[in-house]
Amino acid sequence: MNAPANVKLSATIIAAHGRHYVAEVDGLKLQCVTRGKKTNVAVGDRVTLSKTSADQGVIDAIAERQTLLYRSDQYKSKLLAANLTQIFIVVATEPGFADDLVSRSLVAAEAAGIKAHLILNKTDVEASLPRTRERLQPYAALGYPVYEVSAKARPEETLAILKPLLAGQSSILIGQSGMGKSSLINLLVPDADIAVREISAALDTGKHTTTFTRLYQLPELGPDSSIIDSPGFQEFGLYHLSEGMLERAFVDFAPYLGHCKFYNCRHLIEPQCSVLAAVADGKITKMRHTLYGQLLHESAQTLY
Ligand SMILES: Nc1nc2c(ncn2[C@@H]2O[C@H](COP(=O)(O)OP(=O)(O)O)[C@@H](O)[C@H]2O)c(=O)[nH]1
Ligand SMILES: [Mg+2]
Ligand SMILES: [Zn+2]
Repeated sequence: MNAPANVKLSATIIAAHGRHYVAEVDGLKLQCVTRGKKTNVAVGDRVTLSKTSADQGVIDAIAERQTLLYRSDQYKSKLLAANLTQIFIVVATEPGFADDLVSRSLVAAEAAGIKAHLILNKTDVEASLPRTRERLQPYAALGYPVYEVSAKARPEETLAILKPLLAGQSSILIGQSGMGKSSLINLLVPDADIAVREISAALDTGKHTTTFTRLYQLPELGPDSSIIDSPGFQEFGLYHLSEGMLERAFVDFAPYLGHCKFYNCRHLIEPQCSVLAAVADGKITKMRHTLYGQLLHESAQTLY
């Protein structure tokens, strides 16, 4: 159990805050740092570490990642989570959600090769339910499943919907703050509060308990079941995606790619562009095409 110092252990990174990490091995939480100035560790990473004391370690190596979700601005990229098998974008009836963020999250998921779902929480707020459903219709039409839940008003029903989806999967809840991500986590992980206190003590973040991403194992749902709670974000930069990656990350473009007059068509103003024709026909929404143009513009702006 209590491995002596300098023993190498395989662990999972369950929380990250700046250059401080918490790794978990068989329920034991270790406060970790990287060697040198490296900050390329993500929650969900499987690492080899050297134990330096009873509750501390140094990360030696990161195992090869199955997937990596990240966002980026002009200057740098920010790793969100590693080894995810699926992403849940959480939206709510109130406060309203931003289509831009939902679409960007979907593009990030596609680019990372991770399947994406939407969760509509707070369906108990009936006044805004019809309008919210209408706003989600375009995403359902793209093939993204939308699950309706109410963490607060119908917790049992919510669990019955979510548990089968989470079994055997490495999942993350992402979305704007106030959508109910942490409320959903609290349903799934009854002692999440204790875990958060333990983790923030290990990270030494004091009161900033909501600003870090953290992973919870879901042993009740079988081995290899885990879920990550992430802080809400206002922006989801995708400056790191190349033009080729972008066109492929828009699932609605798929039927049209390869059918433009020019093989290197950027689908913006080119003549006989199959994508633009689909936009004109209403087969691709203007909103999605506008976002695509915006992301192409961003991808040309990176300074790293
Ligand atoms: N009416 C209603 N409120 C909810 C529901 N789920 C969460 N909330 C409330 O929404 C607020 C934000 O929830 P929280 O889980 O912190 O959202 P997060 O920022 O996405 O983690 C809190 O005041 C919750 O009590 C729900 O199903 N119905
Ligand atoms: Mg939260
Ligand atoms: Zn084109």
